[in-house]
Amino acid sequence: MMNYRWRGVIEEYRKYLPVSDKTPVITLLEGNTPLLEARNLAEYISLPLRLLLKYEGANPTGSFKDRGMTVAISKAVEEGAKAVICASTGNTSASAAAYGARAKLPVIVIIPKGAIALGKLAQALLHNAKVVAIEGNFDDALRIVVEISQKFPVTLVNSLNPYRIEGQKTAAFEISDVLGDAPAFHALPVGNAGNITAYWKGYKEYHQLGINKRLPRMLGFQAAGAAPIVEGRPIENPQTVATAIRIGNPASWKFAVQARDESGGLIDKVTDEEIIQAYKLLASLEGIFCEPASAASVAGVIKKHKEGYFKSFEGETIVCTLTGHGLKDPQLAVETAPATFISAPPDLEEVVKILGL
Ligand code: AN7
Repeated sequence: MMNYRWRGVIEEYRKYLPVSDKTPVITLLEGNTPLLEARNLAEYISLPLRLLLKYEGANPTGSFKDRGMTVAISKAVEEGAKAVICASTGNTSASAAAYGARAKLPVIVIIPKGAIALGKLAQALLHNAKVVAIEGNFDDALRIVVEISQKFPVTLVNSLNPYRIEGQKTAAFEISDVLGDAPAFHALPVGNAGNITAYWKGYKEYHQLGINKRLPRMLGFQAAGAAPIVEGRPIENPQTVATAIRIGNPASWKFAVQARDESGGLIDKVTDEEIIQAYKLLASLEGIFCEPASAASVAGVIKKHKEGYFKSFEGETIVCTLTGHGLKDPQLAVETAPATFISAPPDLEEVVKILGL
């Protein structure tokens, strides 16, 4: 009988992380998320590559942010922090609130009012964070928390905090450990650009250590209405249905460009329509419920495939990160779902008749 138990990303990848025996490990046993083959979807879009999905919605708070947060919060406790603060489009705040609760650290989150999905707001509130909703966007919120962390004794846990990137790179390790090497391509959504930075760092480290033989091409996808890296300028009023990546001036901009250029990859944009289409395809063809921002990775692969980008890579492997769980934004799911429900009286005959059986 197998009695191996996953111990969370810090214990599993301790030797690659900036922790010591003195670091109190604050964990919710994040990581070890599914790497699923998406055969139906690959067939549906006639993609001649092996398409794999790294389903980060399976993390404890429902997003990839937990990988970075376990390290950031553990280090904050080690360094004697009195409180932590972040700006967020939702997932960072949910994760910070949960890990902060576990560490008995007060958590302050600043969010753009009316622009974060309901599930994420519910998490921050239930974990008892101090939530301030500003009448502005994420970029305004980030500017404010950076200043607060410089002027007051509160530790910033946005991805400007290098411990966040360190923790998040473990996703690249997990994928490599399962595949035995890096995939040929790695696609993911880009918002504040911390995750593409982290994956690239992880892949480079495994390559330098000789654990992986190759490096992947990094493919980042922004929402068309919030695509500062693609446009080459900050977007003052970013707009997209994928609220998680509604970011006009990413903190890790230059690292994202570096990941793109060093890997020989690309950063492109996908429209809200393309995002929603991918979101629905994942749900209906693969049984995977991710949030809209996550589907930007798959939408991007579909777009690049149509353009012939993968032509000479038949049989190669491409991994798409699905960054967050679909339950974060149930309202959008109900609004866009192909199915509706049918009302019926509590009567067998009537139900059978409606079902057309
Ligand atoms: C589901 O929570 O920025 O490029 O404040 O929640 O590393 O920012 C969330 C980002 C992709 C983009 N997918 O990742 C926040 C926040 C989901 C996300 C991204 C986010 P980054």
